[in-house]
Amino acid sequence: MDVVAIGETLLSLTPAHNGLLRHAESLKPKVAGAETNTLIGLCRLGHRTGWISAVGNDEIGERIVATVRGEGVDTTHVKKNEMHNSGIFFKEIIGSGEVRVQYFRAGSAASHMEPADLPASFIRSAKYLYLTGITPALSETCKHTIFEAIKIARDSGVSVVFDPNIRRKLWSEEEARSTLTALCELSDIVLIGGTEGMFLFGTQDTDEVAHRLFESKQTRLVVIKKGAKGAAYAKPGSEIVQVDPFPVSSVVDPVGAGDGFAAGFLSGLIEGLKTKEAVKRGCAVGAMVTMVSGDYEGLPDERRLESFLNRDREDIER
Ligand code: KDG
Repeated sequence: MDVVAIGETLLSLTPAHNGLLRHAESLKPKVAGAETNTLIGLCRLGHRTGWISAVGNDEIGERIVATVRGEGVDTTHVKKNEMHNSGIFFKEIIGSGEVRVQYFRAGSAASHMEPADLPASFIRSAKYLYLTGITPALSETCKHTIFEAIKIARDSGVSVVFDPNIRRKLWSEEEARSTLTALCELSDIVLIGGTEGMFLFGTQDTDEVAHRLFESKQTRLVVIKKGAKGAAYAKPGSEIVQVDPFPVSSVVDPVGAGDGFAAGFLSGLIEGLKTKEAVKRGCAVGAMVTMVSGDYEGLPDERRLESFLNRDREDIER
Protein backbone atom coordinates (compact mmCIF):
# COMPACT_ATOMS: atom_id res chain seq x y z
CA MET A 1 0.00 0.00 0.00
CA ASP A 2 1.12 3.53 -0.62
CA VAL A 3 -1.04 5.08 2.10
CA VAL A 4 -3.14 3.57 4.88
CA ALA A 5 -5.49 5.79 6.91
CA ILE A 6 -7.70 5.33 9.97
CA GLY A 7 -10.86 7.34 10.53
CA GLU A 8 -14.62 7.71 10.44
CA THR A 9 -16.59 8.32 7.27
CA LEU A 10 -20.16 9.50 7.52
CA LEU A 11 -23.28 10.04 5.52
CA SER A 12 -23.55 13.76 4.86
CA LEU A 13 -26.98 15.32 4.31
CA THR A 14 -26.90 18.67 2.57
CA PRO A 15 -29.84 20.87 1.52
CA ALA A 16 -30.25 20.65 -2.25
CA HIS A 17 -29.99 24.45 -2.41
CA ASN A 18 -27.70 26.75 -0.45
CA GLY A 19 -29.29 28.22 2.64
CA LEU A 20 -30.40 27.32 6.15
CA LEU A 21 -31.36 23.74 6.86
CA ARG A 22 -34.69 24.87 8.36
CA HIS A 23 -35.85 25.94 4.89
CA ALA A 24 -34.60 22.87 3.02
CA GLU A 25 -37.21 20.96 1.03
CA SER A 26 -34.88 18.14 0.10
CA LEU A 27 -31.53 16.84 1.24
CA LYS A 28 -28.76 15.33 -0.84
CA PRO A 29 -27.14 12.26 0.73
CA LYS A 30 -23.40 12.08 0.17
CA VAL A 31 -20.45 10.29 1.69
CA ALA A 32 -17.79 12.28 3.52
CA GLY A 33 -14.84 11.64 5.78
CA ALA A 34 -11.58 13.52 6.02
CA GLU A 35 -9.35 10.44 5.72
CA THR A 36 -11.30 8.76 2.94
CA ASN A 37 -11.45 12.06 1.04
CA THR A 38 -7.66 11.94 0.99
CA LEU A 39 -7.50 8.23 0.12
CA ILE A 40 -9.98 8.70 -2.74
CA GLY A 41 -7.91 11.60 -4.03
CA LEU A 42 -4.82 9.39 -3.99
CA CYS A 43 -6.64 6.57 -5.83
CA ARG A 44 -7.78 8.98 -8.53
CA LEU A 45 -4.14 9.96 -8.97
CA GLY A 46 -3.14 6.32 -9.42
CA HIS A 47 -2.01 5.23 -5.95
CA ARG A 48 -2.86 2.24 -3.76
CA THR A 49 -4.62 3.03 -0.52
CA GLY A 50 -6.30 1.24 2.37
CA TRP A 51 -8.78 2.36 5.01
CA ILE A 52 -9.16 1.12 8.60
CA SER A 53 -12.52 1.94 10.15
CA ALA A 54 -15.89 0.72 11.35
CA VAL A 55 -19.44 1.39 10.18
CA GLY A 56 -22.79 0.16 11.45
CA ASN A 57 -24.19 -3.02 9.97
CA ASP A 58 -26.88 -0.85 8.35
CA GLU A 59 -27.81 0.65 4.99
CA ILE A 60 -25.81 3.80 5.68
CA GLY A 61 -22.73 1.69 6.36
CA GLU A 62 -23.34 -0.21 3.12
CA ARG A 63 -23.50 3.03 1.19
CA ILE A 64 -20.36 4.43 2.83
CA VAL A 65 -18.27 1.32 2.19
CA ALA A 66 -19.59 0.84 -1.35
CA THR A 67 -18.74 4.44 -2.23
CA VAL A 68 -15.24 4.33 -0.80
CA ARG A 69 -14.51 0.88 -2.28
CA GLY A 70 -15.96 2.01 -5.61
CA GLU A 71 -13.32 4.73 -5.73
CA GLY A 72 -10.61 2.10 -5.44
CA VAL A 73 -9.75 2.19 -1.73
CA ASP A 74 -9.07 -1.20 -0.07
CA THR A 75 -11.85 -1.57 2.54
CA THR A 76 -10.90 -5.05 3.76
CA HIS A 77 -10.22 -3.65 7.24
CA VAL A 78 -13.50 -1.78 7.68
CA LYS A 79 -15.53 -3.63 10.31
CA LYS A 80 -19.30 -3.83 10.40
CA ASN A 81 -20.54 -3.24 13.93
CA GLU A 82 -23.79 -4.97 14.90
CA MET A 83 -24.35 -2.85 18.01
CA HIS A 84 -23.72 0.71 16.86
CA ASN A 85 -24.90 2.86 13.93
CA SER A 86 -22.96 4.60 11.21
CA GLY A 87 -22.46 8.31 11.83
CA ILE A 88 -24.26 11.05 9.93
CA PHE A 89 -24.03 14.82 9.73
CA PHE A 90 -25.88 17.73 8.20
CA LYS A 91 -23.89 20.25 6.22
CA GLU A 92 -25.32 23.67 5.39
CA ILE A 93 -23.74 25.93 2.83
CA ILE A 94 -25.26 29.23 3.79
CA GLY A 95 -23.51 31.75 1.60
CA SER A 96 -20.37 31.79 -0.45
CA GLY A 97 -17.81 30.06 1.74
CA GLU A 98 -19.92 29.89 4.94
CA VAL A 99 -20.41 26.29 6.01
CA ARG A 100 -21.97 24.85 9.17
CA VAL A 101 -22.08 21.23 10.25
CA GLN A 102 -24.14 19.39 12.82
CA TYR A 103 -22.89 15.93 13.74
CA PHE A 104 -24.91 12.89 14.83
CA ARG A 105 -21.94 10.62 15.46
CA ALA A 106 -21.63 10.29 19.26
CA GLY A 107 -21.46 6.58 20.07
CA SER A 108 -21.17 5.64 16.39
CA ALA A 109 -19.61 2.39 15.18
CA ALA A 110 -16.33 4.14 14.35
CA SER A 111 -16.18 5.82 17.75
CA HIS A 112 -15.94 2.30 19.23
CA MET A 113 -12.69 1.45 17.42
CA GLU A 114 -10.10 0.03 19.80
CA PRO A 115 -6.33 -0.59 19.65
CA ALA A 116 -6.98 -4.36 19.49
CA ASP A 117 -8.88 -3.81 16.20
CA LEU A 118 -5.77 -2.54 14.42
CA PRO A 119 -4.49 -4.79 11.61
CA ALA A 120 -0.80 -4.32 12.35
CA SER A 121 0.50 -6.02 9.20
CA PHE A 122 -1.74 -3.84 7.02
CA ILE A 123 -0.24 -0.72 8.63
CA ARG A 124 3.27 -2.15 8.23
CA SER A 125 2.61 -2.71 4.52
CA ALA A 126 2.22 1.04 3.90
CA LYS A 127 4.73 3.68 2.90
CA TYR A 128 2.72 6.31 4.79
CA LEU A 129 0.22 6.14 7.65
CA TYR A 130 -2.14 9.10 7.27
CA LEU A 131 -4.00 10.32 10.37
CA THR A 132 -6.10 13.34 11.27
CA GLY A 133 -7.02 14.93 14.57
CA ILE A 134 -10.68 14.00 14.04
CA THR A 135 -10.27 10.33 15.01
CA PRO A 136 -8.79 10.86 18.50
CA ALA A 137 -11.65 13.30 19.17
CA LEU A 138 -14.28 10.59 18.66
CA SER A 139 -13.72 8.71 21.95
CA GLU A 140 -11.08 7.61 24.45
CA THR A 141 -10.74 4.25 22.69
CA CYS A 142 -10.23 6.00 19.34
CA LYS A 143 -7.58 8.19 20.92
CA HIS A 144 -5.70 5.12 22.21
CA THR A 145 -6.13 3.49 18.80
CA ILE A 146 -4.40 6.38 17.07
CA PHE A 147 -1.46 6.38 19.51
CA GLU A 148 -1.13 2.60 19.07
CA ALA A 149 -1.23 2.91 15.27
CA ILE A 150 1.61 5.44 15.42
CA LYS A 151 3.61 3.04 17.57
CA ILE A 152 3.10 0.21 15.06
CA ALA A 153 4.10 2.50 12.18
CA ARG A 154 7.16 3.91 13.89
CA ASP A 155 8.41 0.47 14.98
CA SER A 156 8.46 -0.62 11.35
CA GLY A 157 9.68 2.53 9.62
CA VAL A 158 6.33 3.63 8.13
CA SER A 159 6.22 7.45 7.90
CA VAL A 160 3.42 9.06 9.87
CA VAL A 161 1.67 12.02 8.24
CA PHE A 162 -0.65 14.01 10.48
CA ASP A 163 -3.21 16.74 9.85
CA PRO A 164 -4.63 18.13 13.13
CA ASN A 165 -7.93 18.92 11.31
CA ILE A 166 -9.36 20.50 14.44
CA ARG A 167 -13.08 19.90 15.01
CA ARG A 168 -14.03 22.05 17.98
CA LYS A 169 -17.49 20.50 18.16
CA LEU A 170 -16.06 17.11 19.08
CA TRP A 171 -14.03 17.84 22.23
CA SER A 172 -12.92 20.43 24.74
CA GLU A 173 -10.30 23.02 23.88
CA GLU A 174 -7.84 21.72 26.49
CA GLU A 175 -8.13 18.10 25.44
CA ALA A 176 -7.85 18.99 21.77
CA ARG A 177 -4.75 21.09 22.36
CA SER A 178 -2.87 18.58 24.50
CA THR A 179 -3.72 15.54 22.36
CA LEU A 180 -3.09 17.19 19.01
CA THR A 181 0.21 18.67 20.14
CA ALA A 182 1.34 15.23 21.31
CA LEU A 183 0.29 13.66 18.00
CA CYS A 184 2.09 16.34 15.98
CA GLU A 185 5.24 15.63 17.98
CA LEU A 186 5.08 11.91 17.12
CA SER A 187 4.59 12.51 13.39
CA ASP A 188 7.21 12.64 10.65
CA ILE A 189 5.25 15.08 8.52
CA VAL A 190 2.69 17.58 9.83
CA LEU A 191 0.21 19.31 7.52
CA ILE A 192 -1.28 22.16 9.51
CA GLY A 193 -3.67 25.03 8.77
CA GLY A 194 -2.69 28.61 9.67
CA THR A 195 -5.48 28.98 12.26
CA GLU A 196 -4.61 25.55 13.66
CA GLY A 197 -1.07 26.79 14.33
CA MET A 198 -2.64 29.65 16.29
CA PHE A 199 -4.86 27.26 18.25
CA LEU A 200 -2.07 24.79 19.09
CA PHE A 201 0.93 27.06 19.53
CA GLY A 202 -0.56 30.54 20.01
CA THR A 203 1.06 31.95 16.87
CA GLN A 204 0.34 32.21 13.15
CA ASP A 205 4.00 32.86 12.47
CA THR A 206 5.13 30.10 10.12
CA ASP A 207 8.70 30.11 11.47
CA GLU A 208 7.56 29.76 15.04
CA VAL A 209 5.06 26.98 14.35
CA ALA A 210 7.73 25.04 12.46
CA HIS A 211 10.31 25.68 15.18
CA ARG A 212 7.92 24.38 17.87
CA LEU A 213 7.22 21.25 15.86
CA PHE A 214 10.89 20.53 15.17
CA GLU A 215 11.61 20.56 18.92
CA SER A 216 10.17 17.03 19.03
CA LYS A 217 13.03 15.76 16.81
CA GLN A 218 10.63 13.31 15.12
CA THR A 219 9.04 15.84 12.76
CA ARG A 220 11.13 16.38 9.63
CA LEU A 221 8.73 18.36 7.46
CA VAL A 222 6.05 20.91 8.35
CA VAL A 223 3.63 22.13 5.69
CA ILE A 224 1.44 25.09 6.57
CA LYS A 225 -1.76 25.32 4.53
CA LYS A 226 -2.91 28.89 4.01
CA GLY A 227 -6.03 28.34 1.91
CA ALA A 228 -6.39 30.99 -0.79
CA LYS A 229 -2.89 32.24 0.08
CA GLY A 230 -1.15 28.99 -0.91
CA ALA A 231 1.17 27.15 1.47
CA ALA A 232 4.60 27.22 3.08
CA TYR A 233 6.89 24.46 4.23
CA ALA A 234 9.95 24.03 6.38
CA LYS A 235 12.54 21.38 7.17
CA PRO A 236 14.73 21.44 10.29
CA GLY A 237 17.57 23.90 9.89
CA SER A 238 16.29 25.34 6.56
CA GLU A 239 14.50 28.53 5.59
CA ILE A 240 10.71 28.56 5.15
CA VAL A 241 9.69 28.17 1.49
CA GLN A 242 6.47 29.82 0.24
CA VAL A 243 4.35 28.19 -2.45
CA ASP A 244 1.89 30.24 -4.51
CA PRO A 245 -1.83 29.50 -4.51
CA PHE A 246 -3.92 28.45 -7.51
CA PRO A 247 -6.66 31.07 -7.66
CA VAL A 248 -10.15 29.81 -8.50
CA SER A 249 -12.87 31.92 -10.06
CA SER A 250 -15.61 30.84 -7.65
CA VAL A 251 -15.65 28.66 -4.56
CA VAL A 252 -18.69 26.37 -4.70
CA ASP A 253 -17.92 24.33 -1.55
CA PRO A 254 -14.72 24.82 0.47
CA VAL A 255 -15.11 21.65 2.57
CA GLY A 256 -12.56 18.95 1.79
CA ALA A 257 -9.93 21.31 0.38
CA GLY A 258 -7.45 20.37 3.12
CA ASP A 259 -8.00 16.66 2.45
CA GLY A 260 -7.48 17.32 -1.26
CA PHE A 261 -4.28 19.15 -0.38
CA ALA A 262 -3.08 16.08 1.52
CA ALA A 263 -3.93 13.84 -1.46
CA GLY A 264 -2.05 16.01 -3.94
CA PHE A 265 0.91 16.47 -1.63
CA LEU A 266 1.21 12.77 -0.73
CA SER A 267 0.88 11.74 -4.37
CA GLY A 268 3.84 13.98 -5.10
CA LEU A 269 5.92 12.41 -2.34
CA ILE A 270 5.05 8.88 -3.49
CA GLU A 271 6.10 9.77 -7.03
CA GLY A 272 9.41 11.18 -5.74
CA LEU A 273 8.73 14.84 -6.57
CA LYS A 274 10.78 17.52 -4.84
CA THR A 275 9.04 18.88 -1.72
CA LYS A 276 8.17 22.18 -3.41
CA GLU A 277 6.52 20.40 -6.35
CA ALA A 278 4.58 18.12 -4.00
CA VAL A 279 3.32 21.11 -2.00
CA LYS A 280 2.40 22.87 -5.25
CA ARG A 281 0.41 19.80 -6.29
CA GLY A 282 -1.32 19.87 -2.89
CA CYS A 283 -2.35 23.49 -3.50
CA ALA A 284 -3.69 22.61 -6.96
CA VAL A 285 -5.78 19.64 -5.78
CA GLY A 286 -7.09 21.63 -2.79
CA ALA A 287 -8.17 24.44 -5.13
CA MET A 288 -9.89 22.00 -7.49
CA VAL A 289 -11.94 20.48 -4.65
CA THR A 290 -13.47 23.88 -3.83
CA MET A 291 -14.92 24.26 -7.32
CA VAL A 292 -17.29 21.28 -7.00
CA SER A 293 -20.07 20.55 -4.48
CA GLY A 294 -19.30 17.70 -2.04
CA ASP A 295 -16.32 16.88 0.14
CA TYR A 296 -14.50 14.57 -2.30
CA GLU A 297 -16.31 14.85 -5.64
CA GLY A 298 -14.02 17.58 -7.01
CA LEU A 299 -10.86 15.50 -6.55
CA PRO A 300 -9.15 15.23 -9.93
CA ASP A 301 -7.78 12.26 -11.79
CA GLU A 302 -4.32 12.56 -13.34
CA ARG A 303 -5.61 14.06 -16.59
CA ARG A 304 -7.75 16.74 -14.97
CA LEU A 305 -4.93 17.64 -12.60
CA GLU A 306 -2.49 17.92 -15.47
CA SER A 307 -4.78 20.20 -17.44
CA PHE A 308 -5.48 22.33 -14.33
CA LEU A 309 -1.73 22.73 -13.73
CA ASN A 310 -1.28 23.78 -17.35
CA ARG A 311 -4.52 25.70 -17.67
CA ASP A 312 -2.97 28.86 -19.17
CA ARG A 313 -1.60 26.75 -22.00
CA GLU A 314 -4.90 24.84 -22.36
CA ASP A 315 -6.79 28.10 -22.90
CA ILE A 316 -4.59 28.86 -25.87
CA GLU A 317 -4.52 25.33 -27.29
CA ARG A 318 -8.23 24.56 -27.11
O1 KDG B 1 -12.43 17.39 5.96
C1 KDG B 1 -13.74 17.38 5.45
C2 KDG B 1 -14.53 16.68 6.50
O2 KDG B 1 -14.91 17.63 7.47
C3 KDG B 1 -15.72 15.95 6.07
O3 KDG B 1 -15.54 15.23 4.87
C4 KDG B 1 -16.41 15.13 7.11
O4 KDG B 1 -14.83 13.81 8.28
C5 KDG B 1 -15.61 14.72 8.30
C6 KDG B 1 -15.77 15.47 9.56
O5 KDG B 1 -15.43 14.89 10.59
O6 KDG B 1 -16.21 16.61 9.55
